[in-house]
Amino acid sequence: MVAGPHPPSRFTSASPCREMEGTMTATTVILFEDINFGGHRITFTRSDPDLGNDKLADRPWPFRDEYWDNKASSMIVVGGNVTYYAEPNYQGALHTFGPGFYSNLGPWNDLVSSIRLS
Ligand SMILES: [Ca+2]
Ligand SMILES: [Ca+2]
Repeated sequence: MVAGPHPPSRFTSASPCREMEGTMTATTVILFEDINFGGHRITFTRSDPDLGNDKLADRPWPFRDEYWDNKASSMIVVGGNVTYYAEPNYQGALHTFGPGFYSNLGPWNDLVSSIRLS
């Protein structure tokens, strides 16, 4: 039985059906918490509508655990493009980055909340 609306991609990779979310790409994006590729990191191989669901680090009570929304400060893009959105669900200001090493995201420092890979 399929538990959720999106079955594991390994069962659907041969399907011609392509959804906006979860579309297979050859793009890999690595986000870093700090500039110059420092701090915690997280790797994406598909679009993510809400970085606020991706845990960055556990914190002891009474502090709230940290998540990846508004945290990325540097980035590596391999193979394709990534579009940043300032708000979840691909909303708000946006900017597309091509392949490369971005040691300092400048105006996008601590701002991105959803990403679309293409
Ligand atoms: Ca940061
Ligand atoms: Ca944001």
